[in-house]
Amino acid sequence: MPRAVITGTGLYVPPHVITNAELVASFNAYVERFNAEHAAAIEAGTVAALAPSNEGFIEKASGIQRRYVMEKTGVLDPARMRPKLAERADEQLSLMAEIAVDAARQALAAAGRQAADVDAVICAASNMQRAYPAMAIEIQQALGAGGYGFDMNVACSSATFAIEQAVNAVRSGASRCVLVVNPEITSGHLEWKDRDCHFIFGDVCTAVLIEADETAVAAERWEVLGTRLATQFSNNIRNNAGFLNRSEDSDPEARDKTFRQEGRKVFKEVVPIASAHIEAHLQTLGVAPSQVRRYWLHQANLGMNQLIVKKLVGQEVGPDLAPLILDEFANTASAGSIIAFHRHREGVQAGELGVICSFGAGYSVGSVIVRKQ
Ligand code: CO8
Repeated sequence: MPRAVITGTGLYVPPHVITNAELVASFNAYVERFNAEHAAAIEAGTVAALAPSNEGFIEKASGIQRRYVMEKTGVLDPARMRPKLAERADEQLSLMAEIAVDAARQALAAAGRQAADVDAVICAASNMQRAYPAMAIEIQQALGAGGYGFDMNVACSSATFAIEQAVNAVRSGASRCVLVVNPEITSGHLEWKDRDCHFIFGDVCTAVLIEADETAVAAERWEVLGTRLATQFSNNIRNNAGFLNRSEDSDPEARDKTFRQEGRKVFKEVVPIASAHIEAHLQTLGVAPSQVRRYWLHQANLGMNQLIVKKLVGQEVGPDLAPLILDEFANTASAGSIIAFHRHREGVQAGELGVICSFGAGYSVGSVIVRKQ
């Protein structure tokens, strides 16, 4: 069976930064405005007054300090509270494809590959900007890649689930060089008017190239020793926006048409799921969690990652074992663990093991065990 190796990664970073201070200032201006507009109803008890957000809370509860976004004036406008993006003509490259192409070119360059060497493109993200044609096919054409492309969505676990599809395609001999891209424009489906979640997400795009070891040309290679995926249905993270909304005559602006979650429940339920999943996966290879040199974990919450690794290795750990990128990027849905892998591979020696692991809505959890060659 051909061995599958990761030969290159890429990272597109959006042009705009929103700090917690900026975010809280605009949110609180929105709250003041809302409460003033609804003063009579609030007084009568028919509308609940909104409570202000708080920088100290955000950093303490999540570890997030700032986030990148594709567009910030719309997000920070208290009268709008969502990005202001220009609609593009069908003939123009769409926004998700544009950022995916940028990340993909970096991954190809890192792997010493041309786009024409790619024989499959998987676009894996927590939302697609349209129903069809598939984003992946537009990306394939824009790059000049061959083969086929398809889209898939497993929310925050989309990247690891896609890596398993890529690894299986390489191992079966069906493909030699598979490109996985994760364009996450979370700012478009985040509810910026909800203080429980307005600080959580950021935009970004990652790319990973998976190839057959025997035909790869990259000097730096990470052999994929195994992948493991699991899902368990939960309504605790949900977004009801979908193609049946117009037939249901439902309100497109209703709260259930953007991201919502029971954050506290997610935290409590997903930590044990993720740590048990990683431990069981490592066990199939006869590896103890303490033998892993680095954990590149999903980036939703600093405390969550610290607890997961503590459960695995039995002690508090620092960023050398489980690097953090969410302070700078916030939660970037499926891209988080890949950003960590892209940015923090230094110090891992040939022969040492690492685990890329994502978890989130579904619930879903995916792990990829790699060995540096
Ligand atoms: N400022 C001040 N106070 C606040 C704020 C705020 N911004 N927000 C909440 N509070 C208040 C609450 O109202 C509450 O007050 P009270 O005690 O009076 O009721 C108090 O602070 C505590 O609130 P929480 O219990 O909610 O606070 P937590 O400590 O649990 O922290 C977190 C909240 C940070 C959300 C935390 O629970 C968390 O990170 N949980 C894990 C979430 C997670 O991992 N989710 C994964 C989702 S990502 C995913 O699967 C991909 C989805 C697809 C992408 C979508 C893109 C849009």
